[in-house]
Amino acid sequence: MVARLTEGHRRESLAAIPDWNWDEARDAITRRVTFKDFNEAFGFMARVALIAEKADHHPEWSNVWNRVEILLTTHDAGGLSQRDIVMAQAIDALL
Ligand code: H2B
Repeated sequence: MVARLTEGHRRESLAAIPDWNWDEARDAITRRVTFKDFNEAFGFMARVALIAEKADHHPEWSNVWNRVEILLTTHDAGGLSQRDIVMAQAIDALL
């Protein structure tokens, strides 16, 4: 069972992923990425999808043409967990 990050741990973890913002209402992290066009955006989503499936940890996300908005939170923990931080770093590595 994965544990929800404590406030101190969360603050520490967020410092390592500066492109992500904490959504207090959801206890989640979000990031918006803009690409050249839809083709680039969807190619990125396809890569993230494979990583998510491998990690068994899936984003809540939306796509409008060249823009992708991603929200990460751990449903099993009822909020932000280390899995979200690891997933955010894996996503950042694609960009
Ligand atoms: N993704 C996210 N974001 N949070 C979860 O708690 C989660 C998940 N749980 N993907 C996984 C799937 C769980 O439902 C399966 C059964 O392992």
